[in-house]
Amino acid sequence: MILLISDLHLEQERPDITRAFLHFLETQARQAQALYILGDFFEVWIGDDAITAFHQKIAQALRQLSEHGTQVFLMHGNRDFLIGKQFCRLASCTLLRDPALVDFNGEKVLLMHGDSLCTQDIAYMKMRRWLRNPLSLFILRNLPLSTRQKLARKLRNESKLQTRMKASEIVDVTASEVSRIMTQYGVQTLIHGHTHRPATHALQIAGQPAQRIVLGDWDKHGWVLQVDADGYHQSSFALEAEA
Ligand code: LP5
Repeated sequence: MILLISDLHLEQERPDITRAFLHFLETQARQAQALYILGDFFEVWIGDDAITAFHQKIAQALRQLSEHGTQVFLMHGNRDFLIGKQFCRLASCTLLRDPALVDFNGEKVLLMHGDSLCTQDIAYMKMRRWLRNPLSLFILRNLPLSTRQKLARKLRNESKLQTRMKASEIVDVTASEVSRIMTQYGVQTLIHGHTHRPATHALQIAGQPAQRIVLGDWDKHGWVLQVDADGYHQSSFALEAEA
């Protein structure tokens, strides 16, 4: 059995999500052969040199899971694309490329964070191209920590303002891009997060039935997709409120 989650946006300020996640690691995740985390695992990640006790606690919990026998795979999201080798070593997890082609029960499946599918969001796509090119990444990683903290805060605030003003279809995936990438990789199943719109969409790709499974974000509920011999099943559970 394989489990997939995304968009937990873990941060010290949300102990309810952290608690639910740690409980998930100690229970359901232990039954899985692999756990895939498809991006935006952390609310924001400004570099492996900014690892705090909070991050170490999360890394340690992931390490314990893999020592227990569940392989852990992690993909970057738009909030935590600066996660690097140091965190992955601490957490004993494997960093996946976006997109990643995997084999689930003999089916070729494409995994993505999902932000790159939102091609109608022109302002975001421009920013993404800039932030993710190797030269920018080199510059960002070498900026002083305090500068990165300030820039990340600015970027978050600007993003919050701008996303509120964007039309709902702009911040969703573009159908033609989904179709293009599924055709390119020859898959009938695409799994991604990012949009916070959990659902399974039935599609036709190259004349064949296909599906796009969108993982939910962890906020008031947690969302887990289970893949087993019976297929794909996403379930949610309510997060316990603060005591
Ligand atoms: O995150 P989410 O899902 O709410 O919104 C995304 C897009 N926004 C982002 C930005 C993130 O929220 C914040 C990223 C923090 C990264 C930290 C690491 C970098 C550290 C080093 C600092 C440089 O990804 C949002 C999409 C939305 O998804 C839906 O797809 O719409 O995109 C935007 O809102 C982008 C705006 O449209 C354009 C912003 C221009 C910003 C310009 C000035 C900021 C000054 C900072 C200079 C670097």
